[in-house]
Amino acid sequence: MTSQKNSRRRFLQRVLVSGGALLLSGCDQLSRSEWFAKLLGSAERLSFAAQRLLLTRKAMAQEFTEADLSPDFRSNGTSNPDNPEYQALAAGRFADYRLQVGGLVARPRTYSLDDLKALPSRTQITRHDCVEGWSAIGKWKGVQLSRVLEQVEPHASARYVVFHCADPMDVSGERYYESIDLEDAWHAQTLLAYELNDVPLPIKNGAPVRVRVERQLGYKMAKYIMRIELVDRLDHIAGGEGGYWEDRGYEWYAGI
Ligand SMILES: Nc1nc2c(c(=O)[nH]1)N[C@H]1C(S)=C(S)[C@@H](COP(=O)(O)O)O[C@H]1N2
Ligand SMILES: [Mo]
Repeated sequence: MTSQKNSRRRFLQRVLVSGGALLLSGCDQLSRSEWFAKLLGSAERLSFAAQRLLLTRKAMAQEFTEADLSPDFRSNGTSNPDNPEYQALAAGRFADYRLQVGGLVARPRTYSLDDLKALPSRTQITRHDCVEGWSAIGKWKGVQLSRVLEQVEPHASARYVVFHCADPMDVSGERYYESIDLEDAWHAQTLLAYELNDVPLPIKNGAPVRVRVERQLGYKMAKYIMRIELVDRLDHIAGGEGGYWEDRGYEWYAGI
């Protein structure tokens, strides 16, 4: 997290410095005081623009049409969690699945699959990009994470949403997990998806519920979500970097 904040700050500094240099080259005709006022004013605008660019990421990811759908949406990473509790849920077609939502919220609660399906849904056709070098276009249906957040009411101190998954990833039994910030969590295209290409989300793609956080790389799209936790910091969870792959060196902010 710290390194991410530092690199953001460094980026802002670079924008400011290059903006200042640009102004300097064009200001021979200006008096000193005019020059200074101009630099200050522009630097402020630049910094605002850079912050807007970096900190409010409202833009929508591209959406596609049915004609663009990949014939098959492949599976990557875990394709069937080797976890007895998960296997029992799957055997019962997830009738006993209960998604827990808690942490820094006013109204912690659990959702059955039917509870999630009873909420308004969104359908979107988007492209998934995996760092391993493949992409696929799929049609996702689910409930916007924002709908769930509205119901659980995050505390003002909450800064991240953490997804805890069912799949043990190594011999230690460590689970897959991921996290996003609240900006991405409230985004209109961020879904708790329960359908892929008009059928219930297959096990290989994360049944019963996986997150779609479009504009981010594949590893952020946690599958087999069992619990959602609102937190104010990430350094006390597992390896402390905000995700299973982040703990192993991947970038936390995987925006594309
Ligand atoms: N729980 C869990 N979520 C996961 C993974 C995983 O192994 N376990 N793999 C990630 C990676 S690297 C990618 S590219 C996508 C793959 O999604 P897919 O299996 O639907 O293709 O899920 C991500 N989410
Ligand atoms: Mo991936």
